[in-house]
Amino acid sequence: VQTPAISPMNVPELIGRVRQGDVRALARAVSLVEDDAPQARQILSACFPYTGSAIRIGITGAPGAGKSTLVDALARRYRAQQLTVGVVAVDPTSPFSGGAMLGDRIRMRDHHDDPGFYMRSMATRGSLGGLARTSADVAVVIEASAKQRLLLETVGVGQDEIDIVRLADVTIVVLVPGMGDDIQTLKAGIMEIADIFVINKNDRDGADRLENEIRSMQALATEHGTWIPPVVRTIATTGAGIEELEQEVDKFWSWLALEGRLTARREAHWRARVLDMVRQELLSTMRDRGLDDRQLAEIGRQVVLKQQDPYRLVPRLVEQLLQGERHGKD
Ligand SMILES: Nc1nc2c(ncn2[C@@H]2O[C@H](COP(=O)(O)OP(=O)(O)OP(=O)(O)O)[C@@H](O)[C@H]2O)c(=O)[nH]1
Ligand SMILES: [Mg+2]
Repeated sequence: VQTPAISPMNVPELIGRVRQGDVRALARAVSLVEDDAPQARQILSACFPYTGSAIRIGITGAPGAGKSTLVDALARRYRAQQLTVGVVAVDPTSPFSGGAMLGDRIRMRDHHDDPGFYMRSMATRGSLGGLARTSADVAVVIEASAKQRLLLETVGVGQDEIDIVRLADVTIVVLVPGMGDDIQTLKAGIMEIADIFVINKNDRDGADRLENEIRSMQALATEHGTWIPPVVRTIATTGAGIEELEQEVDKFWSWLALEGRLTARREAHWRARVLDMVRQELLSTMRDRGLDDRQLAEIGRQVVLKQQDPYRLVPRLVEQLLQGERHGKD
């Protein structure tokens, strides 16, 4: 049965269908946002009022740690309780991503006829806005389709990934036994944002040692106040430990609900997002006015030749932009 074509410009109708759980409409809306289509902003604005009640769970960790398998296992548990689930998986350009993409496709087939489940995989692309912004926007659209749990998967390497995880209310950091060196690499950015640690692949040797490492590291951490991130051991492929993980998520959620912690966390998130959106808006307006790559290259050349002083040039460019804006818009 074919759903009638949706006019790309008819955003209210599209969002109406998204809200009713029309999977095709949701896929369409997500694509328009992902592709930064002209109606993307209108779509996001229409979806925004319907966000805020889902629990956003970020899952991050080393490549191949079993994040996608965990996401799938958690999603199944939630679905078994009739909770609707959305997934945003950000696949890095890592050697693992090919396999992960294939895995995602198999999992999507499993959930195929389930209107209470929707998953979108996104690949790292050199888009101007950056992956963090795009995945944040995609999450808004998916959440607006009446999803109660939103799972965000990303590899825990690099600033972009940390920014993605900042969207989450609950952040799960996935580690695997025998990755002693990796823990050092991950430590810098990712370790301190963990609300819950998962030691996945607990069917392997070395879980005790890894847990000790986490515990000794935690002895220094105070940032989370009274919450000490628990360590949950799982075997994602068999589902072992997933129930406990789900319980820890609920416990953290209860803790977050107290003393305005959730609000504070979400406010911090929006503070960063709004700043990013302002930056983006200014940049794209400048680009619309002709500050393209060619002109930037020319400016670079002139600066090197000392024909331009960047410290004078940039304020002037911004000034011109703001004046143009005032004249242009009225
Ligand atoms: N032995 C064992 N294998 C696991 C476990 N969990 C996941 N795997 C396997 O590990 C491999 C990677 O799993 P994924 O879920 O794709 O890992 P990922 O972290 O999503 O990988 P990327 O997204 O590429 O970073 C797959 O072959 C899984 O079947 C586990 O608990 N034990
Ligand atoms: Mg994955």
